[in-house]
Amino acid sequence: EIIKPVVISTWNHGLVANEATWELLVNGGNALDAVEAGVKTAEANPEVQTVGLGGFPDREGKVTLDACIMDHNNNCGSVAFLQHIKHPISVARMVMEKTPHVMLVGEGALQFALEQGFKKENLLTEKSKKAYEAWLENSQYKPTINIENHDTISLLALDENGNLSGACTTSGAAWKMHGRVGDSPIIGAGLFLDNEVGAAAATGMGEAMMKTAGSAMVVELMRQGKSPEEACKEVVKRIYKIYQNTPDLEWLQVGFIALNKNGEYGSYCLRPGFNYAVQTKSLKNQLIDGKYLL
Ligand code: SD4
Repeated sequence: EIIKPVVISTWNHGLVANEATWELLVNGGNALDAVEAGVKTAEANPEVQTVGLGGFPDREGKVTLDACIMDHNNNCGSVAFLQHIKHPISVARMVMEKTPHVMLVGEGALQFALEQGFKKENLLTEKSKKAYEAWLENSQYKPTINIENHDTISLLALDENGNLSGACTTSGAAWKMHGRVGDSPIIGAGLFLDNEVGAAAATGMGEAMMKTAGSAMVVELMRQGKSPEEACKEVVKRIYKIYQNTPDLEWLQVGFIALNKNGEYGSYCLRPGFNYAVQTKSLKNQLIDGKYLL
């Protein structure tokens, strides 16, 4: 029997995001609208310092955002290295719906957003500016594992019609190089879905997901019959294999969430500390600790 609707998303801020998504899903909304509405809650929240408004800046003090969205017909839209716009996920959706392209970046993405009526805003809050100034004193770039236990928001939903959609949005790795783009706006790395099989999305050090086409691999492994958790675990193992003899391993954390066509869900990550939020009709919105390899 198919469990639907279902929503699953990354980290503590997933709880609030799930609420917004769920509200639409149980009122007959489609998965695409629901995933967008869900992740917008994290983008708009200045207390979430890893997504949208209030996100940690890069090493030049600029907040640069990455996001992508995908629907059940393999339509997708993405923006990367976008500045000054609070809701990159909505710009990504417009790239999907109003252009012949999948991805816009930097100045071009900003120009497109402004043409579509988005407002230019300062996204660097006092709180994130202070954190940046503190970082500048040492200026050592080391990705911190499980920053304050909230991070990129990736969210997947299965609607009443049995259609999947996914969304992923982030300010990326704190203190990254100016111009650095991670996995989150890359279809196949930070997010992927195939409506005949399932959906997957990631959080953690984006370079690892890019090296493995992580989310796309999770979907393909589900196609081969693995459960969502087994599929996530397999890709986490591949990532571990790549990094096991490198100095980067010390700072590496990655996590995947996955949801298949039957409404079964699962997750796997490299290290403890990752959690995700899930809601179904029989499971009230709640946080679950990710299973981990190390
Ligand atoms: C990135 N995956 O830009 C994102 C950010 C993240 O833990 O999830 N960091 O690499």
